[in-house]
Amino acid sequence: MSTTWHVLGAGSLGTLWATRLARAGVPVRLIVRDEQRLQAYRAAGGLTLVEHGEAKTYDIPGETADSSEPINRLLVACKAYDAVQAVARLAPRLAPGAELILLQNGLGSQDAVAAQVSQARCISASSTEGAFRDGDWRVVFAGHGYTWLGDAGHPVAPIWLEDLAAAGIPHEWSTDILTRLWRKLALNCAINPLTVLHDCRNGGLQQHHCEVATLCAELTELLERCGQPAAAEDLQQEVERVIQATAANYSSMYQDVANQRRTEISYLLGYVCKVAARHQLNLPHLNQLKARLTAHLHSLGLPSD
Ligand code: NAD
Ligand code: KPL
Repeated sequence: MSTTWHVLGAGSLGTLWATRLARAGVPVRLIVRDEQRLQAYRAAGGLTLVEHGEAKTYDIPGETADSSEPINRLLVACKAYDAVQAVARLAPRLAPGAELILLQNGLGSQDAVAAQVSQARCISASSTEGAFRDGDWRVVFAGHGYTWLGDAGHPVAPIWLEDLAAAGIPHEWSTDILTRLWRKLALNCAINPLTVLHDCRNGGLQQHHCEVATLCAELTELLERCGQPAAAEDLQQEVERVIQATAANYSSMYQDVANQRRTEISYLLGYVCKVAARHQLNLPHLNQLKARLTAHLHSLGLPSD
């Protein structure tokens, strides 16, 4: 019998992973916030994945953090700002040698989670897959992509990558996961806040070429100072390529703001500005961008942490 995947968070990515694993016959259990959510989940009859316009429901067993079964493998699929608290509630259930897969975007939450579960192995992921919720317990698979997984402290790939292959989750083990996380962070910092402030799709930033270039120059300086030269390589070119390739899309931060949802700013621009300050690096445009974004979020009644 293969090891059970506990999936923490029944949101977009958690559902996308849980349903594909269940479809492949891999044992999965879903952890929801509380007893009330558990009752609602059971009443819904499972998680629904909508793919190519077709909806299929998977009756994955649900539980709350208070359940007693030990956890050997935990997919942490909540937002970066919820990860530490959510994992803390599960820490007493982690079996010796447990593994956590952290799907959070940006940087900062991975280290914070790892610091509180020192007995477990934490594997970070960087994903270009796209999904969104179109109802409670229902997720639409919006963009096929790829997920890179890696453990900066331990380069050996885990055996359970077989489960991902069986589930048809495109993935690759990465021995330079930090480079990938930093690169994605830089891309997100150069694109996402500007799409919010200019109220535009990614392609709209083609009209703000100079502003994007200035941010890329500061991000490149920071990456090099942080010992991430590979993540800094041709950053501006890559940002321009992504802006063009995703011209018709709204960035994830734009969508959060448009839907009055809390953003992950602290783990994106906030993290970058904090690290720059730690290195005593003066990055005026990134700091100004953060101040503008913070003011904008406050004006909409949204938190800026
Ligand atoms: P989401 O908001 O859709 O889902 C998060 C879920 O976690 C919610 O259902 C929430 O209720 C649940 N949750 C939070 N705290 C919990 C707790 N203590 N116990 C149980 N459940 C809890 O978020 P998402 O879009 O799936 O994003 C998750 C992470 O993946 C983010 O960091 C995001 O940036 C990243 N990501 C998302 C996508 C995407 O397409 N959605 C793509 C790449 C990366
Ligand atoms: O990842 C993205 C996002 O919207 O969060 C892209 C498309 C790369 C824009 O930064």
